Amino acid sequence: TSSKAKILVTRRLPASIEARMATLFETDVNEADTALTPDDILFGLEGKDVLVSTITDRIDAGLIARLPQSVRLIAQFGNGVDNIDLDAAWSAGLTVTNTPSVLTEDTADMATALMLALPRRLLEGTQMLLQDRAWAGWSPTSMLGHRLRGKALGIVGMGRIGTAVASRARAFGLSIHYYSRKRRPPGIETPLEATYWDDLDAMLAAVDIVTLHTPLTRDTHHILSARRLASMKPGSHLVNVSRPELLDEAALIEQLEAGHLAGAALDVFENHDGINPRLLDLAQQGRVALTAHMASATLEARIEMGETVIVNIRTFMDGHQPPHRLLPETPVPRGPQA
Ligand code: 8YV
Repeated sequence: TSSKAKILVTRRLPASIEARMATLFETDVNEADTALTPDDILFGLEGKDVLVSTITDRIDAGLIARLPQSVRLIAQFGNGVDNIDLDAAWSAGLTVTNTPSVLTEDTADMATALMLALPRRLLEGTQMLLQDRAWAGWSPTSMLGHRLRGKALGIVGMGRIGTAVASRARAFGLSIHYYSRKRRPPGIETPLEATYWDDLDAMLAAVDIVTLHTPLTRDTHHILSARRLASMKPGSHLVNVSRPELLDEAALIEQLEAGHLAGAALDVFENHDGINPRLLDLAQQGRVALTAHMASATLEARIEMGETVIVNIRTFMDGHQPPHRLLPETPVPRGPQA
């Protein structure tokens, strides 16, 4: 017998993190690296103290009600926690932690890359060269895209990631507009000269590119509704590296097909295991850029996320407040509805 914390890790993590966990804790990792079913999670949690979860684990009220008594901490490997019913977890006396900050810069880099991809036709360029594995060569009018400098960027959610996107966008000469729950004081954290809008509809009608950086909550579910997508500026672009449920995907596809929106760059989809074929068609036409939920997918970020999970577990098991404990008064998602 040992006093080491007993943990269940639902997905494979970087080797160095798994190795550290194995020395620090009594660690059980789901070697299959496909999402566990709720029953598998419950079975795996027998006698465990901690659940190390990821976005692919749906931890709803039903699962929380059936958790073994021994489980007292849910340590999410990730920033977003919309897969967890936080109210149910808190009511059950559980502590929930996440891994913010360490993935901010990489996620902002990806949003910025996607912002450039469509107007500058990055993916089309590759596709064209691959077509016949031959190229007719340069001409003054070939592959013309559109200039980013001077355009208006609208950021929905000016938290850590939104702020990091804003500072990159400034370097590209975009004017910065943002909508968030509250106006941020200008300063080091929020770039100066960012225009705050308290009316999302008005901002959407005014900007050339919209990028989403808000957590998924009951309030932000389909924050880009069919009506709002229809009221975006004609010819504008949308970037989403956050959560698919922030927008009405079917309505987005309609606006793209109708030509109202010029393009969209998406890192997340409503249906991961069966991406809407109309989106794939739009991608083939160069109207949509698709990446595979990769915005925070750097080895560095994943290792730092793992280290953050470890710190959260160790401080909790030592009887202290974990540094990234989510509390009811913090403005965080309220998780999957029952
Ligand atoms: C991860 C993410 O892919 O942190 C998030 O919110 O979307 C990504 O970093 C995932 O959440 C890991 O659980």
